[in-house]
Amino acid sequence: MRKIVSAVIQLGPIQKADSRSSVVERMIALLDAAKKEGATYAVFPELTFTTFFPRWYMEDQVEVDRWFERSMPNAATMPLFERAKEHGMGMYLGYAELTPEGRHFNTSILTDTSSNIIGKYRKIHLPGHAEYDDKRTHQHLEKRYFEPGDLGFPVWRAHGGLMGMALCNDRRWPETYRVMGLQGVEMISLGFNTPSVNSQRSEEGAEDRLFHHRLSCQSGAYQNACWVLASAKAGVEDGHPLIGGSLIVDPNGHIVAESKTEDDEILVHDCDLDQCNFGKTTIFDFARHRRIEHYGLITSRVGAEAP
Ligand code: CDV
Repeated sequence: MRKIVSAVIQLGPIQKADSRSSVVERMIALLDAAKKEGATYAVFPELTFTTFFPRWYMEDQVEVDRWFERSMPNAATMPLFERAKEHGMGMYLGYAELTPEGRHFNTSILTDTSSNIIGKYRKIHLPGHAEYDDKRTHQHLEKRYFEPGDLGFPVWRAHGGLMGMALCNDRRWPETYRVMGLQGVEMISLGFNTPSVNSQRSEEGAEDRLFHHRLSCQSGAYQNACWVLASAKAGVEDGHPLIGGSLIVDPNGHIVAESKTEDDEILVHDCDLDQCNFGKTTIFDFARHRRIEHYGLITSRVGAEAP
C-alpha cells in the first residue's frame, strides 16, 4: 500500500474586503486541524487567498493587479508555508500569479513536505468572457484577467506517487485528465470556484451545478484510474453564491468523501495510490487498448464541424 493521508480543505466565502492575512489565518487553523487528523497533504481551492474577483468588471489595471501575487510565498502567505513545513505537510493551492514580465495567470502550486515549491500549473481552460456582458446575470471575466496557461499538464513524482494539477473549469474537459493519465498520474488535485447559478441560464441552479461537477470529477477519476481531490471555495461572497461539493473521488470513480457545508470544512481520507493499479492494468491499460490512429481530430480541430 502507498497511502497519502490527504485533506481536502474547503474554504467558505472570502469577501472583497477580507485581507490576505485574515485568509491565511483561517487556512493555518484548518491546516492544524487536518494535521491533528493525520493528514500529510492538503488541497486548498482555486484563487485561495482572495474573493473570486473575476466576477467584478474592472478597467483600471492597477485595481486588477491588487488581486495578484508577485511572488509565492510572499510576506502575507509565508506563515502558511512555515506552518506546513512545521507539520511536514505538502500542499496544493491556487492563486492569481503576476510574473516579473507582467503576465497574468490563474496558477496552482504543489509543495513538498518542507514547503518547497516543486510543481507549478497555469490554468489552461479559461471560462467566461473578456468584455462586460449585460446579458449575463453575473460576470465571469477570466478571459479578461488571465492568459491561458503555458505549462501544459505535467505530472510530478512527489509524496510517493505521480501527482497532477488542474483548476476548476479544467475538470469538465476529458483532455485534462487524459494528458495526465498518459503520464501515469495517480492523484489529481484541483481547486474550484463555481457560481451556484449559470450566468447564461438562471434555471440551472446549484443542484445541476453539483451534478455536473461530480460527473466530471468521477468520470475523470474512473477513466484514468486515479484519485481526484477537488476543493471548493464556497458560500456567498458579497452577495454571489458559490457551490460547495468538495470531493475525494477514488480511482474507481466513487466519491469517498464530500463536504456538507458551504463554509470552512475539512475532508480527510487515506488515499492508497496502489488502488490505481487495477484500472491502469485492465480496462484502462492505455498501451493495450488505445487506438491513436483514430484520435487525430482531438489535436487538429478545436471546434465541432459537421461533415
Ligand atoms: N472558476 C471557474 O473556472 N468556474 C467555471 C465556470 C464555468 C462556472 C467552472 O467550470 O466551474
